[in-house]
Amino acid sequence: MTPKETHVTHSRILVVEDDALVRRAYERVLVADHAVTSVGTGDDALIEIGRSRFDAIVSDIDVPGMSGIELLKALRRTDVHVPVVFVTGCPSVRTAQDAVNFGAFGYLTKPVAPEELKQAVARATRVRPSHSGLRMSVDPLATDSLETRFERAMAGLYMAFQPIVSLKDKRVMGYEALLRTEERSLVRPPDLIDAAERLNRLDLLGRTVRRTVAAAIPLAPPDARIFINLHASDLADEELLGDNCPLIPFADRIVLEITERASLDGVDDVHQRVMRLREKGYWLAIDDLGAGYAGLTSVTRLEPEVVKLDMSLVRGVDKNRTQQQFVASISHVCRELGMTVVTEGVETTAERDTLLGLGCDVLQGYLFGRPARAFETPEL
Ligand code: G
Ligand code: MN
Repeated sequence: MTPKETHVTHSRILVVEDDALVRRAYERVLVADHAVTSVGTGDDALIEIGRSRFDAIVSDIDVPGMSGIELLKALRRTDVHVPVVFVTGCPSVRTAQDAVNFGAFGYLTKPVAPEELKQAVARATRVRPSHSGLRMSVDPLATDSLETRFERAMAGLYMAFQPIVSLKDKRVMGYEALLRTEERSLVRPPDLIDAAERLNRLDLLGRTVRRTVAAAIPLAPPDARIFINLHASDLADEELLGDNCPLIPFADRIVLEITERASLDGVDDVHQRVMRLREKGYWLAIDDLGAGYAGLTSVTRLEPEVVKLDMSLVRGVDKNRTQQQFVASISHVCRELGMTVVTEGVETTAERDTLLGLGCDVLQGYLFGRPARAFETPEL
């Protein structure tokens, strides 16, 4: 570690706001003093919170899917203790009361002056007992055993589908199926997967996902491919490789996403298993390429039909030359190898246009559609 890094004490702020312009405005205000991550839905907020530790959250009260208040409730049900500052366009006594009851740290009304936002966030990050790992758990539901909560999570499991668009062809080329559950204490996929792992039920989770996706495929536009995330344990599960897998009837339109995060090293003969899947007609995708793992190894090892460039390479690509060069060269190599390149996490028209200029025309992200229970068709 360089000495410089040890001095950097930027707080990590999560912004939850569905309006991209407002989100960008907050980012601009906060980015000078903080490391900012931003999302457009409550569900994605919970996912980010599962991935990293934040010092404060700035959340809109009316976000689609899950309101800011519900987000706060869900947080309080888990053991995450983080100050939440609410911003609302339509203040009411009721929401203010709810916010206070569930321990919101602050409450601002739109439009928020930059200085006001800065100060509210500065105050919030000061109260955060930094790195102390202070945990709180106030909801009795969270004290149910992991097994009970996992069972509820499986009963309330559903898939959300996010469109992947081909701008060249002006059509939706596919949908990524994303794991969701109504069990609030395990609403973040990493938590649900972690619970399955601890309870030795990863096979059950993977099989349930495949069955749920298979049941939904007849509702999808017939020419759309369906992308499904695999866990390393799924690759080891004979059910996936066999002819009784519920995905088999649709194998030639299924793309199985594998991420380096899922460390394939623990699985025997990955290569041979992948070949067996190919023989059944499935396509393979490397997920999250460029997210900081040695992703290129898996590209050469598995020779996937599709690579998905991680959103960390996409976010703000219009403003960063280095990012542009990375995206240009990685996607060039992959296309030369005959692979389809999907760029993930496209949120703004500026990012879209820059990516198009770099030859990337298969895109996924909030700009085109959020994960939804239905197969939604964005206007292109
Ligand atoms: O690891 P993987 O690439 O499978 O993760 C996809 C996740 O990214 C999903 O949880 C999805 O909701 C989220 N996501 C999809 N599009 C966007 C986007 O444009 N911006 C952000 N911040 N998250 C997104
Ligand atoms: Mn994925």
